[in-house]
Formats: sequence, C-alpha cells, structure tokens
Amino acid sequence: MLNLKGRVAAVFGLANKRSIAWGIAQKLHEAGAQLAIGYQNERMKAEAADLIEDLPGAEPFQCDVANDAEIGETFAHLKERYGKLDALVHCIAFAPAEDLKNDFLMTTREGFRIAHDVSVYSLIALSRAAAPLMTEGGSIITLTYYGAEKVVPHYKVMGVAKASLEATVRYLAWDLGKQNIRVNAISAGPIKTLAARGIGSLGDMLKYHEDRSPLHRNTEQTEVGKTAVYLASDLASGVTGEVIYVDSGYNIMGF
Ligand code: NAD
Ligand code: 0WE
Repeated sequence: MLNLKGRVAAVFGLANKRSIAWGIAQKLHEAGAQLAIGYQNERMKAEAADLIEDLPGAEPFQCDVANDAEIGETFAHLKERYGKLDALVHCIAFAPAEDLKNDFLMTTREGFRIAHDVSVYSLIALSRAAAPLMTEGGSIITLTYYGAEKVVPHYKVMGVAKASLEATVRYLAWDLGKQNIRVNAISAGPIKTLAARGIGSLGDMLKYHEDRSPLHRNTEQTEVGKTAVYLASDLASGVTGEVIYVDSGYNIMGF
C-alpha cells in the first residue's frame, strides 16, 4: 500500500457506509493520511460521526457546498486545525428528483441550475478555497460517471452536469498546474449508494455491467478508494486533467 503519512486530506460527501466517500476515506486512512471528512447537514451528522469514529484520528466537519459562507468557515477551520492540505476529494452530486423523473426535455431552469451548482460549481468553489492551503502542491479528485459522455437513460440533467464537471476538471488543472496542484476525475461504474437508490432499474444495470464488462463484476467503493490513493500520491505526479475509469473496464466496450 502507498504511504501517505504526513499528508492531510479533506473528503467531502459522506452520507453513510455505502458512500463512495467512505470507500475513499477508508483507503486514504489505511495509507496513513490524516483525514477530515465532510457531511452535508445536521441530519447526517450522527451517522457520519459514528462511521468516522472507526478511523482513529479522522475528524468530521459539516459543510453544505451550496453555501459560500459554510465553505469559507470550513476552510478557515481546516487551516487552523491542520495548517495545510495535500488532497481534496469531492464526492458530491445532486439534481432535484423531479428533474430526474420527467423527460430530459422537461428539465426545469431551476433543476438545471441546482444540478450544476451543487455538482459542478462546488468543485470550483472548494478548489479555490483549498488552493492557498496546498502549499506543498496537492491533488484534487472528483467523481464522475459515464453518463457524461454517452446517453444513459434516466441520468438526464446529471449527465449534462457531469460533462460540465469533466470540462471543469480540465480548466482547473490548467489554472492550478502552476501551483503543482493536480486535478483529476474518477469515473466509477454504477454502485448501490444512496445517490443511486432512485434508479428503478439499478439491479438490471448492475447485472448488465457484470455481464458486459471485461472484469465481469461490479465496482466496489474501495476500488475507487485505491485509485484515489494513487491520485493523491506521488506515483501520479505527472497526471492531471484526466478522467480515470474505475468501472471493471465497461467503458471500453463497443459491443
Ligand atoms: P452518496 O449519496 O453516498 O453521496 C453523495 C453525497 O453528496 C451525499 O453525502 C450528500 O450529502 C452529498 N451532497 C449533496 N448535496 C450536497 C450539498 N449541497 N452540500 C454537501 N454535500 C452534498 O452517493 P455516491 O454514489 O457515493 O456519490 C458520490 C459521488 O460519486 C457523486 O458525485 C456521484 O455522482 C458519483 N458517482 C456515483 C456512482 C454510483 O453509481 N453510485 C457512479 C459514478 C459516480
Ligand atoms: O451521480 C449519480 C446520481 C446522482 C444523483 C442522485 C439523486 C437521487 C435522489 C443526483 N441527484 C439525485 N437526486 C435525488 O433526489 N450516479 C452516478 C448514480 C446513478 O444515478 C443514475 C444512474 C447512476 C449510475 C440515474 C439513472 C441511471 C443511472
């Protein structure tokens, strides 16, 4: 396992033990990183705090990324508590249920705005706040999905938001490269998390991935975590602006 001792990482997007953020936090912790782990609101506090207790030394924080004041307070706290930041992990997406239910054609102005604000603009806002703390260079990691590049029925406005997220990764990589801060996305295969619960056909989708992907199995949160450890480490020192697939190879198939 890679050694991240002495590195400080902030992971945003913990809801429960199925969260990809949790798979990533566990692997960063195993590698020796000092962790701050963020949850969205009071409602998620108890469950998040309970999980985080299992990772000695890791600390919880609350941050709604739709709120600039909360982002400011979060990074003031991280600066005070750790003095620097080496890795920022963004595991956050949201679109209003209505806009995922109706035809894409019916996407509302407000639904489009919220999906892009929470799922994309938040990466820009968090990166801007994190960069001054990344005094020794750094690694920024976000999570994306194949629905950004090909039509995945039902993914709708989230697919458009993920396309924007992937472009955002490239533009941030250009801006932050001069500070030796790398910015990359991990494109994960479908995983049964809270964010995937709304999909009626998730079971079929997981089965299809198992049948069709080169590895003939589904993706696990901790496999995403292992790639995050690599991206946070010096082994990835030359890698920025990329989308790396952790999807059992599903995306390479043409038929
Ligand atoms: P999850 O529900 O466990 O995580 C999503 C998180 O986003 C939750 O913790 C939620 O609280 C947080 N969030 C939403 N709005 C927020 C806000 N305003 N402020 C702060 N936090 C907010 O589900 P997940 O599947 O682990 O999702 C994490 C990321 O992985 C998302 O970007 C998702 O698009 C991506 N992803 C998921 C899959 C999958 O199949 N599960 C596949 C590829 C990519
Ligand atoms: O990014 C996602 C899901 C993100 C998401 C989920 C919800 C459900 C509840 C964003 N907003 C909301 N809003 C809600 O009210 N994934 C990659 C998981 C996912 O979602 C799909 C998928 C996959 C995979 C939707 C349709 C098809 C496939």
